[in-house]
Amino acid sequence: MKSHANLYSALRRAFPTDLDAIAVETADTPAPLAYTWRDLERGSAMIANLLGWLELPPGSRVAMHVDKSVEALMLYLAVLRSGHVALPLNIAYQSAEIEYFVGNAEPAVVVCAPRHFGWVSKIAFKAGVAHVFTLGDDRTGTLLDRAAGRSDVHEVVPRQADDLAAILYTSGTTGRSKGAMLTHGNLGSNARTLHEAWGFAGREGRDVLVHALPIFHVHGLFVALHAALLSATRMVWFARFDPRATIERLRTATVFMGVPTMYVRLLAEPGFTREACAGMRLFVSGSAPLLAETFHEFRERTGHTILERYGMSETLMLTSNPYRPEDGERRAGTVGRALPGVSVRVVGDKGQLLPAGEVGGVEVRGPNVFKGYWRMPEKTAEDFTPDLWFRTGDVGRLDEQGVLTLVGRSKDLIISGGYNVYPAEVEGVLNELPGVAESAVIGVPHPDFGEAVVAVVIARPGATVAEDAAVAAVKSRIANYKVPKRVLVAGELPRNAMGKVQKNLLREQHRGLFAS
Ligand code: MLC
Repeated sequence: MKSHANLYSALRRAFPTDLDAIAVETADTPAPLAYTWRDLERGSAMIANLLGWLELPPGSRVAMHVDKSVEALMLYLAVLRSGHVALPLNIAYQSAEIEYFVGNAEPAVVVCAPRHFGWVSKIAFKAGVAHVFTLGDDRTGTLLDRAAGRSDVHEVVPRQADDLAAILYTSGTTGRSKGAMLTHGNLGSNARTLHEAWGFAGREGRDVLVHALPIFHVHGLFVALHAALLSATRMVWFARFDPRATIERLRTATVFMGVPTMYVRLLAEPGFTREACAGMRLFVSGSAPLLAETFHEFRERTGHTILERYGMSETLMLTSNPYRPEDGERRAGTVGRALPGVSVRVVGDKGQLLPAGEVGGVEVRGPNVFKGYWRMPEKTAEDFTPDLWFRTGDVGRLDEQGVLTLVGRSKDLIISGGYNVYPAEVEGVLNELPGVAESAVIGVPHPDFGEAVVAVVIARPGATVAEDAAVAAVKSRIANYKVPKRVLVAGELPRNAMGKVQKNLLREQHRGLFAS
């Protein structure tokens, strides 16, 4: 049955019998709003019918550069059910970033925030995009205006498991982002796996998820959202993470998913107590390493043990600490065992399988692993082994029980507050600034973001570089989370005999920069 591979059909089947039950309630709109399951079905149907009316070729990309809202969620569902490909884009992206994504993905439709229409539409039309709509976070915009006249009944477009459902851009080592192609099969299998592994199965309609993550990345869009939709879980919907308001909503919730920065910020609140979390059954952390001290402090304060899991855009979720006590304990600093259906191995420099306890490259395989990078066959070939295991770029070791500990990354990645930042991209922007001869971007420990982006720059002869001006200039060119928290001017960069910048020395030199 072809239509059954469309992820929307699977999600829709899981809606409760009572479609008038609340599916989503907003927590930080000017007035609280409640959306029923019927609203999600009808709203996404109307947007899907609008997309259908545009007569786009099947598999067209629909770029979504919008603020978080329930209507943005409906847009995502509409793209799925209409058989097109969702292209979620971080709302913090600036024009050069959007220009690249639009040029590379060639979407047929771009939906943007009303306040960005001027510059986004210019980029889109120049790139040949036929349709640009706006969608505000206050139920305004041309997308909803145009969808309002459409039928609220829509037949889900049949898709095969291997058909694309979404493209998620991930930054590349060279600075060029790559579009990870995820299929309906990838998303569906991972959603079902988490549904079972994290105890959603059998609790249909009884969970309440506090959803405070952005919905343009894997964690908020696929992990949290799909888990909720597949189990008729009511969501409390925050457009922005606010620790105090979150704590209030946790009192009547059962599940929370966040990045370590969110846990650090919750713990900074005196009101975050055992009593505030009394009804909770699960706290999940991912997207960045959770410090052991956060793990332990959280347990002491709340009586709950955070479940840390590991995944990435290309593979969705790979490993997880155990949910059920009978499957073992959750261990700080580890990311648990491979999820059912997923295989994880650790290999040495020559690709040889390493025994338990030895550190090497982490490779993975499973129905969750993406189809490849959009229009980058060489890059795709490079990242898969001949026997089709995906090279994650992470470095780790497996113990005798198959529990994975990540110890580093072979790629030059910085993870700041759960967002990935590649130094090459930031260096590229810095090197373009007048007065900058060269730059080196590193990640250093940061009490809030885990790691913070820091730049060391060398001025051109006779020129001076002012930190504030450099930060401001970078800010106008790339997303805010990539902007260095500090730009330090130095006389020279440490280099090895080959002339390569020794970033380890820079990291060592500046590791105390944000000491709390
Ligand atoms: C915001 N800023 C950041 C930042 N987020 N800087 C560095 N790193 C970040 N992550 C900037 C802001 O622009 C602002 O700059 C300043 O830092 C302070 O902002 P803030 O108000 O304190 O930040 P806030 O808006 O509260 O955001 C923090 C956050 C957010 C943690 C809530 O970063 C966030 O939602 N992170 C989650 C990321 C995520 O979903 N990752 C999943 C990826 S999927 P200025 O100059 O404007 O003041 C993935 C796969 C997997 O990795 O396995 O999950």
